[in-house]
Amino acid sequence: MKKILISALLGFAATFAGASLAQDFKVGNINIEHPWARATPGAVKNSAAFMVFDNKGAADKLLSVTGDVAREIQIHSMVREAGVMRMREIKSLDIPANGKAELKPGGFHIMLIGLKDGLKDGHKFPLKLKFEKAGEVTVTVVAEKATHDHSGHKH
Ligand SMILES: [Cu+2]
Repeated sequence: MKKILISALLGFAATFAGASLAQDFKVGNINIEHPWARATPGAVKNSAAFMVFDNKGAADKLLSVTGDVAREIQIHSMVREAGVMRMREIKSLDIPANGKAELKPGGFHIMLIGLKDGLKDGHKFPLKLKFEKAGEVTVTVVAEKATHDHSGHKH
């Protein structure tokens, strides 16, 4: 009984730590909020990363994303084709002037193709983002279980 209680407490502590690991980053006029990626069950080959770009300046574009975590990294949009949602690679992501561009499940995302060993919950890895105007920045992405409620995050 005591053992069960302790492991439950540890589980809660780990979840809490995981939720607070997410960091925000800044380059030029762009704040990069809560970069996270979907943790995978086991050694799954593909996943996706998400974050919000909050732009305090003129319109900008995300041109590329690079990193060692996967064999190939692409910027994807979701489009509806004949009633089915499909992913499409896009050349760049528009970030409006004094506005936000949001990468989230079911919408724009950074596709991680060919993961070496899946993504464990809590695993952190760097991604280098290149913006047309703001320049380059490396952000730390935290793998999180998709069951986390991301809509509840406040920034
Ligand atoms: Cu995709």
